[in-house]
Amino acid sequence: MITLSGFTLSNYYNKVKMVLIEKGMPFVEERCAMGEVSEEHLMCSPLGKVPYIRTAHGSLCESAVIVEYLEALQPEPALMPADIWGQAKVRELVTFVELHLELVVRELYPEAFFGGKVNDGNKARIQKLLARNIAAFQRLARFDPYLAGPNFTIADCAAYVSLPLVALGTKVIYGTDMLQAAGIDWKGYIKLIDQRPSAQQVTADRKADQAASIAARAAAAAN
Ligand SMILES: N[C@@H](CCC(=O)N[C@@H](CS)C(=O)NCC(=O)O)C(=O)O
Repeated sequence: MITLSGFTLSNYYNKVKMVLIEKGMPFVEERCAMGEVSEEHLMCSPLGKVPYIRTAHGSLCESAVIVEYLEALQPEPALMPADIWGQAKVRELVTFVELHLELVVRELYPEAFFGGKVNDGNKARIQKLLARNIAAFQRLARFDPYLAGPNFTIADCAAYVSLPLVALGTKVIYGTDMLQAAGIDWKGYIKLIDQRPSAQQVTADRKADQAASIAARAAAAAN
């Protein structure tokens, strides 16, 4: 049985969880608190990041590596095309979503979502880079209706959990949802993916955890 470790606020955790659910693979979740990194956590994920999985063979970190492992372990239902070229095109899209969009906008999260501050120079640099990267992503993404074409793939699991963060992060910091402004109908796309039980479950679990942590903070403030 696979154990998935991390927290449901993490887009990368939710991507792996979505793949596990899509494949109908049995797994248990081991929630760790955000920001708390134990020695045991570092043994499994040396950068202290989530998610990681524990298996009968040992632990594995990095969500892209984990989902490829799951795909190889249980090829059906397939979340990758059968042909090598199609597989490479899916990986190309995942790289654009995660490396060129999410990882760039991530620098805005301290101010966009966590009450911190990002300096104006960084905001300007990130805005310029994102404009370029979103235009590049647009050339590759097919939305036909799925990211890589007619079939749901791992690229959709990556996009489902990360595109809303790109949209929301830029909306909060720049006052403009840069995906929408570029003409990407990400909301329509998310609505399509939301029809899948895997998407419904990761979203419901994330919202429940968010509500519980808001309630816990409010209770702590009241004491
Ligand atoms: N490349 C990693 C990124 C994972 C990642 O950045 N996870 C975040 C949560 S969404 C995290 O653990 N951040 C804590 C940290 O960076 O110390 C993956 O795909 O698994």
